[in-house]
Amino acid sequence: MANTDTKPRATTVLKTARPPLYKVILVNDDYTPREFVVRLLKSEFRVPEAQALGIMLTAHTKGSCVVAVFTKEIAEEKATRATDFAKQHGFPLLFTSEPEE
Ligand code: TYC
Repeated sequence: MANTDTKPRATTVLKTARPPLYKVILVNDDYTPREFVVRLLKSEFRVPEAQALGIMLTAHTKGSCVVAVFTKEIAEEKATRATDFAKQHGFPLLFTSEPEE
C-alpha cells in the first residue's frame, strides 16, 4: 500500500504579502485633442504608439480606460503628474486612480 503519511514541515515558510494594486484610469472629455492624449500616454506611461492609440480610443468611446497598474503611491503619483501635465498645456484631461478588485 502506498505510504500516505504526511510529515510536518521542518521549517516555516514565510509568505510575503503583496501590496494591493491600484489602476490608473484615463477619463474621456470633449476638449483634449486625441494627439495630445496619445503623446502624453507615451511620454508619461512609456507605452508604445499602438497601445497609446488603443487606450485613447477606448477612453474616447467608452468613457474611461485603464492605463496601467501600480502600487497605491505610484498610481496616485502618476495620475496626478499626468493630469498636471495636461493642465499645464491648457487641457482638462483627467487621470484617476482606484484599487483593483
Ligand atoms: N474625446 C476627445 C476628442 O474627441 C479625445 C480624448 C480621448 C480625450 C480620450 C480624453 O481620455 C480621453 N478630442
